[in-house]
Amino acid sequence: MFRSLLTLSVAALIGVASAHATVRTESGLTESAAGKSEVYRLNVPTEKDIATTEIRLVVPSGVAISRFQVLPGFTRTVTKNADGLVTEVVWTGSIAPMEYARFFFQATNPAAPGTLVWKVYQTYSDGSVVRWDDTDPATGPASKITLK
Ligand SMILES: [Cu+2]
Repeated sequence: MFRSLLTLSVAALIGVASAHATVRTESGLTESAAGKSEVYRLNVPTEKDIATTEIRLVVPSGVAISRFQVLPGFTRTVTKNADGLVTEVVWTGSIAPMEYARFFFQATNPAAPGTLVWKVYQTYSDGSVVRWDDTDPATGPASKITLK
C-alpha cells in the first residue's frame, strides 16, 4: 500500500504513471485519432515479489491489430472474431520482480471518435490474477485512449 501511494505521488510529480499495467500510444499518450494507424504499447510491471507469468489483453471493439513487435522470451496467442479481428491476446513468459515488459503492436483505430477501453489481466506465478479492468477503478483501472 505504502509503495503504491509513494508511486502515485511520484507519478503525479513527474506526470507519468509508471506503475500499473497500462496501454498507451508508442510515445506514451492517452490520446489518438479516429481511423488512424497507431502503434500501441502495453506496459506490464511486476508489482509483487513473485514473477508475472501471463498477460491477457482484451482488445476494444473496432480496433484492428495488424502486427506485433517481436518480444523474445514471450509466446503469444490471439483470439479472432468472425471478421478476422483480434479480440484477445495472451502472452506467456516471465516478468521477474523489479522488472517490466513492454508489448508493442500496430493497430488501426475505429473510424468514429470515442474512448477505447483496454482491459488487462495479469497472472502471477502463484495463480493470482490482478484485474486492470475497472472492476475496482481505484486499484485496478482499465486503460483509456481518447480518439478525437
Ligand atoms: Cu501499479
